[in-house]
Amino acid sequence: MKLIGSAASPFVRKVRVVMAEKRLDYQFVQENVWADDTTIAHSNPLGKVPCLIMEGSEAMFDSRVIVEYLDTLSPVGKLIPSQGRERAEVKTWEALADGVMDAGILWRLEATWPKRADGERSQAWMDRQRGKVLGGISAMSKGLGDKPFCSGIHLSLSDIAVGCALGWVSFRFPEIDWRTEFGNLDRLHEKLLQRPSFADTQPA
Ligand code: GSF
Repeated sequence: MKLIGSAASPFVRKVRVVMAEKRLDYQFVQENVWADDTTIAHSNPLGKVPCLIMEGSEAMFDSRVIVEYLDTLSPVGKLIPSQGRERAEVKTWEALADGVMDAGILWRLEATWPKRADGERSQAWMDRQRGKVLGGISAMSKGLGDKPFCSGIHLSLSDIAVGCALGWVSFRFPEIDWRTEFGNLDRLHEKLLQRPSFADTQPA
């Protein structure tokens, strides 16, 4: 399998962490989807990464679809419960983490995308997305409480998605000091960083 992505993308990191936790082999193909000469649309018509190229060269996207598929490939370390409330709970945690990343990306693009002129940037829009990032992190802290993991008693996709979102927020918005405000998220994040899957995929 080939994974097309970038080292900065939190969605790509989610897939890379899952690959590592599942002990799956893949080739990481780095692609800058913001470059004018990007060829990502040959694989993903939406022009986004992560995109997984399977044996037989079929393409799969987006990160939620990819991680769900990867979890079926090996019985090692099941990350998504197979049914019922437990499954819905994990998927909801993932939606929360992805939502924080989506809002953070929209905020950042509004502020920095070079093809938008300064007069075209909307502060109200940035504030709206910032509110989702901060509200999402606060909800993560509330949901985690004093439990060792976000859902269940083992590592799951919930923790992976939350860890990727938090790591990316620190990478792109170092001024958001979630570590001091939410000690429980800091503890979870530090625990995740002990795992090679997280340590080897820090955003760069
Ligand atoms: C989001 C992927 C995404 O926004 C998923 O895979 O889960 N729902 C999708 N990828 C960004 C890179 S990043 O900032 O993580 C991307 O490829 N953006 C390019 C664009 O044109 O929006």
